[in-house]
Amino acid sequence: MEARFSRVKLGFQGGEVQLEELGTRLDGFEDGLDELREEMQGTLNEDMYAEQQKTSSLEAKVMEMLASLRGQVEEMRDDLHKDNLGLAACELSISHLLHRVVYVHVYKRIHVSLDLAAESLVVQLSCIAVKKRSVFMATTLAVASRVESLASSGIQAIPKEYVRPQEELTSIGDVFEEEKRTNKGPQIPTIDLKGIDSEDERVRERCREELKKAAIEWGVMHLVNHGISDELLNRVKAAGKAFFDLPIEQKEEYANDQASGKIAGYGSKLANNASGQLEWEDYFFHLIFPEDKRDMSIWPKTPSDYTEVTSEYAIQLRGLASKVLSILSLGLGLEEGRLEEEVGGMEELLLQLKINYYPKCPQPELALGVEAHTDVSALTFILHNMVPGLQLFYQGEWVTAKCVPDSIILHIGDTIEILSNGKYKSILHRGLVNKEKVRISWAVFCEPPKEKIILKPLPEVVSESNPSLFPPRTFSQHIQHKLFKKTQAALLSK
Ligand SMILES: O=C(O)CCC(=O)C(=O)O
Ligand SMILES: [Fe+2]
Repeated sequence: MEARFSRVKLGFQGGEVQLEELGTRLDGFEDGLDELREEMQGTLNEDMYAEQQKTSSLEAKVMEMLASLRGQVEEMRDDLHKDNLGLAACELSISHLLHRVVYVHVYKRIHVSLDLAAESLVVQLSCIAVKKRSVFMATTLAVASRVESLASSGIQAIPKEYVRPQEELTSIGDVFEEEKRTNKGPQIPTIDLKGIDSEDERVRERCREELKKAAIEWGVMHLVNHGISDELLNRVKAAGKAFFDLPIEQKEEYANDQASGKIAGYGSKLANNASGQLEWEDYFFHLIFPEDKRDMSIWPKTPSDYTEVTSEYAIQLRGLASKVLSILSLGLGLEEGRLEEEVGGMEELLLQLKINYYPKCPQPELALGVEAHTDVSALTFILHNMVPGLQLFYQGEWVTAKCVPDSIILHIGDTIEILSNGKYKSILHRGLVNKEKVRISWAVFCEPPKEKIILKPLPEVVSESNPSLFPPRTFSQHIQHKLFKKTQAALLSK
């Protein structure tokens, strides 16, 4: 069969629903979308009650369409697999200008997901009916709204998209209490890097051993005496905070557009699975190193020193990343520069900054700022504004990270876990929110290039008694694989 999966975008623009198709199409699918479009256009001017009725019939129609799709796709599965097609997502999106008002008016959300046994393919279609002055309807996977505006609207109860599933709620407590409780249980190690450039080899060796041990046992640590001045860290934090202190309208000028693949800029999480689950945060995301790969047009112009301090931080952090990678290489019995080279070196390793902005939350016991995940990066460096929130899943329990002044938190990400064949751990972590204080964190993800490098355990760390635990995948395939597993889990738990 000639058909290919393509990204299909259905947008709401200028009061008219438009269908835009990129790439070639899957047989029969377009008819379905045409019908859907007609339905939606018909719905645009209906009153709310009629719309609700229509929404149900639309849901049935989408279900039907997907059922027929499933048959077709199953036939094509082997082909798709051969061609190594990644995640194919059918996205129906709404223009980002509407994002910030959408969730407030959501009264019906329909999610339909088609999932297949083939690892390489996930099709999701989700519909959201929204009401905004005159009623309209949009079908979307990509509805985002600013959590900040939700938080400042004075609501006492958070929308259900932010409420975690029942099983997870039992583990979410008051973060300030949790931070105190941490005095008793296990604590994230603090690694003092003062000795790393010592003239005395024994001092250097001890320092390396400590970091290595923390990377093996925890995969996360507080770094102190890391060589980046407190003054610079404070300026980075002040600049990020000043950006988030701007009115939302001004930040919106930097809004990303995830539906069209433009992920850099100001954004909020989009539902990426059938449950429609959202996180209590807004963020600013952009590449900060290497310099020639930056897109300066999206960097905040306010405050005026944002570019200068963030660039300087990027350079210094890149140096620290090399240092850590060399310690981890030696810890595996490899040449000092080996991991650095494996993840792309100075030219290809990408540093992506994500400033996480977690507004105060009226029901913090029901929400998460960032849901439980492991970072896909090689390494992640995190700064925060001294408000607790980060939790690590260690030996079956959530451990709350203490706020260590002037430290940088270092995470080992999946990439290093894979290269080391699981010797260094990529730890599961999440972020709690609270009622009293805005929390901000600055995460810099050091990532290998998406397609150029095949990640798999290094031959030196694999043996008959220690066989490879990870199949070869590019970074991008690794991300898709995780997304697929997540989607499947969400579907299974329904
Ligand atoms: O806010 C934090 O401390 C953690 C954020 C995080 O885990 C992430 O952005 O990947
Ligand atoms: Fe993370």
